[in-house]
Amino acid sequence: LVTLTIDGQQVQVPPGTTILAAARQAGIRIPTLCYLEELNVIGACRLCLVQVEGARALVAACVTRAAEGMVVHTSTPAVRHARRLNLELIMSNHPRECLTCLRNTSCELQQLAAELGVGEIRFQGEVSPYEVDDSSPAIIRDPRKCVLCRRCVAVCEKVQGVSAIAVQERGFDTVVAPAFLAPLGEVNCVNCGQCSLVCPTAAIHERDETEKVWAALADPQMHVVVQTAPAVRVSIGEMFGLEPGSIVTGKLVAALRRLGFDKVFDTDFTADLTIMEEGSELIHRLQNGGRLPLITSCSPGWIKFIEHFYPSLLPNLSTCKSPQQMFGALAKTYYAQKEGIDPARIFVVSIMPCTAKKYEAGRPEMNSSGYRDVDVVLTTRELGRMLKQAGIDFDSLPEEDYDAPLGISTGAGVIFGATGGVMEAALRTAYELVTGATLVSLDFEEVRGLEGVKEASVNLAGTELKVAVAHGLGNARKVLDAVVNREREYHFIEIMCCPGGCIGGGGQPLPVDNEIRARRIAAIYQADRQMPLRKSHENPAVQALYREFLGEPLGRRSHELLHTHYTP
Ligand code: HC0
Repeated sequence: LVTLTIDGQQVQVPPGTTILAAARQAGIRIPTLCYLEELNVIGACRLCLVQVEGARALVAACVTRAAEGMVVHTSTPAVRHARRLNLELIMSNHPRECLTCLRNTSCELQQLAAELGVGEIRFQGEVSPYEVDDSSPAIIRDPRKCVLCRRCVAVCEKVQGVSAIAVQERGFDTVVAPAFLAPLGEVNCVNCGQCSLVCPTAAIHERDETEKVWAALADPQMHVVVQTAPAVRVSIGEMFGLEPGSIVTGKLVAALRRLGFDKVFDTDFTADLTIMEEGSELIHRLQNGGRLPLITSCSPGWIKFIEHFYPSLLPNLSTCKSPQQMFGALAKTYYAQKEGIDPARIFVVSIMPCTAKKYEAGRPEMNSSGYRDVDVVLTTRELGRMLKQAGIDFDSLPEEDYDAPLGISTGAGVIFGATGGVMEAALRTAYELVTGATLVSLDFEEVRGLEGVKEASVNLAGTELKVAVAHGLGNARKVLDAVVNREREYHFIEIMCCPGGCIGGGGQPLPVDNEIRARRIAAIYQADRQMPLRKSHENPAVQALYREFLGEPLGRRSHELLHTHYTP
């Protein structure tokens, strides 16, 4: 171990540890802006400057390793002066729009200004010549607010393996943008929004569509229904100061009713339905020599990724639309007929943890009801803002139940929100349908957790079903390359675009790190255990849907409404 002294405290750390990590271990806070653990360690912003005795100048704590006998001071007048000056320089060309900014009160630059005691901005720098890029259906780039920390670039490249954005130009013209300054909506960006989770300011953020929903809710002609994604029930509480991993399903339902939605439904219902369709598709492909491995198709960032980067594997994708889109198609057909409502008057809103769902809802094939199946997608963050605007005191709301029939679901639908959940839900159903036996334990632990790639093997009536699960597109690449290079053989693969699955989606409350992901995942499995039914094929509302409307899984109506094809 290396022993050093920080602000008079002796600290022992393994060799190679940075001063920043050593200080954190000792409970000493050093401010950072560009730093992102393991992903972006570049010492660029110079806000983590510290004084090391014997050194000629102040050093950046995030990139300087602790050394034996080192004596560090983190709060001398020289350190405080230098940090404040550097922050003032960063702010010198930053728009002074804090009061009206989307990130007002959640902006790291704003928080640092308060923490470092910046009382005035003495310098007026050259303002960015680049305009707002609103070409993407999901993500807005505002280069004026960019502090060039490069955290978004690091996540896009190192976690997602996409590299849709990079640092372009030089000097005062430096900008984070797609190559050749192309609009984001025209490049290989998959709309995952992981950049928006790490952006310290509002330089990259979700497209805010709350006004469209306010307008629909205020229109007496419209019958406005809402569906909530599995992951939102374990994260929206964070917008109101609750601990990550708080299960707030009932309060979420109550809050949506207070906003004025006519019916509050659940994407978990169509998650169960997806298992019926996708499970049947898997069994059909296994028994009829179909293309394997079958790969899940419910994560729209992943769909755009495979279209750009692995088009030869498109025939492996399940033809199932995502639960969000199945819901929209059924709301404007089955539900409309059942309730005697003109589908032209039905307005479908989704609450999703995901920015890519905005893009998915606008894809041209997503109108099989004869209308746009899902009218507006709001992220968890947008819903949080709407609830605040409506003055709803979230934490004091009572717990209410979803409406029937599109709000009835099982624990298998809930676990879709965590990496491995779709696979586990499919295994619960496929096992019982194929073997005719009742599962002794419903918990397929091998496919749970934050390991990047998980593998398991399940005996299905004598056949060893080999499965893999990947979350985060960098991990997806590893699995796909192994399949393409014939290094691995699988029958079924689950891929979710975002690290941790949807609970770590790009539209979730800030901040997100692995500890927060783990707490949300634990809550998802707890919610599953609390459900009276935990297998999709036992969902009585799904059974009724087949009886009354669809006929059978993979039947004619299912194909029309619930399935699609992806072609290179
Ligand atoms: Fe997901 Fe979904 S589980 S993609 O992560 O399959 O966004 O939460 O809603 O559609 O159900 C997101 C979450 C969904 C869909 C479901 C799937």
